[in-house]
Amino acid sequence: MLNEVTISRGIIDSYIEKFKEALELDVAIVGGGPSGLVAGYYLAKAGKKVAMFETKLSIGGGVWGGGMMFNELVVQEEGREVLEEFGMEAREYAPGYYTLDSVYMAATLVHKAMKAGLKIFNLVAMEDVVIKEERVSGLVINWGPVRSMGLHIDPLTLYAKYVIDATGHDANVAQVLVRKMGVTLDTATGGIVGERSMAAEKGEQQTVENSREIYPGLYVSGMAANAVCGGYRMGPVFGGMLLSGEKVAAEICGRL
Ligand code: 48F
Repeated sequence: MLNEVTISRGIIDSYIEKFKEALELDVAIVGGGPSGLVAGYYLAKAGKKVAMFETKLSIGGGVWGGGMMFNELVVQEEGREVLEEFGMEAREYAPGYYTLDSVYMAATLVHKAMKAGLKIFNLVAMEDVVIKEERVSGLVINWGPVRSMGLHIDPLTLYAKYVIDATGHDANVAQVLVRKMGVTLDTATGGIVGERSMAAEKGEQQTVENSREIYPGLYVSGMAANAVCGGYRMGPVFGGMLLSGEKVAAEICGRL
């Protein structure tokens, strides 16, 4: 006979155990899009203690919707090594252009990253950062729905040696840091430069170039990197997102 209370206890105990483990991390990734998932995969594979916090119910960010809800997306030649690392099969549509089903890509990124050891907390939002000696040293978190409903509930805090802002176009971690601390970032203006219009080739290169530490303890990846550093947007071509995650993971691994 199934015992309903055992089911409840199992869920509560397992979650609390997982959550307590995540209170002191090597790396906290904010945002569950492709760049964050790839970063999480490589960091976990390297044996780092890494967790991801995603405010929404589903992980995958902008991957699911493909291009304008056509659930296919493109990865160019440069991104193929990451597709291969994840074991993702793609169709060569034209020389150097590979198409994949976006649902397949989202599911595979999540599956492989978790299998490598990434812990994922969905429905959990970053609302602030922890600052210690002029360095980002952790996250202030709350339930995603608490934030979206505007409830007045105090958050909880965790420590991380490094934080990755993988929140996409909004660059929410960098935004909160600049808004609340008035700090100078390592960007052309010292602030958040802002994303530029569509230029796929440039945007893809810049996503990777701009994926770096912009303030002590804070890295940016993916579209957040271009939003913070003033790069172009690129739409539904994803090689740069994958390579961006790989790059920040390698840099952080080298410093841990
Ligand atoms: O935007 P997103 O998919 O991140 P990305 O890795 O990839 C960008 C592409 O999807 C696409 C593109 C490709 O050409 O331009 O847009 O840069 O995912 C970002 C995730 O961050 C979550 C948000 O819900 C989304 O799933 N997020 C945003 N703010 C917060 C957050 C927050 N404060 N706390 C937790 N998660």
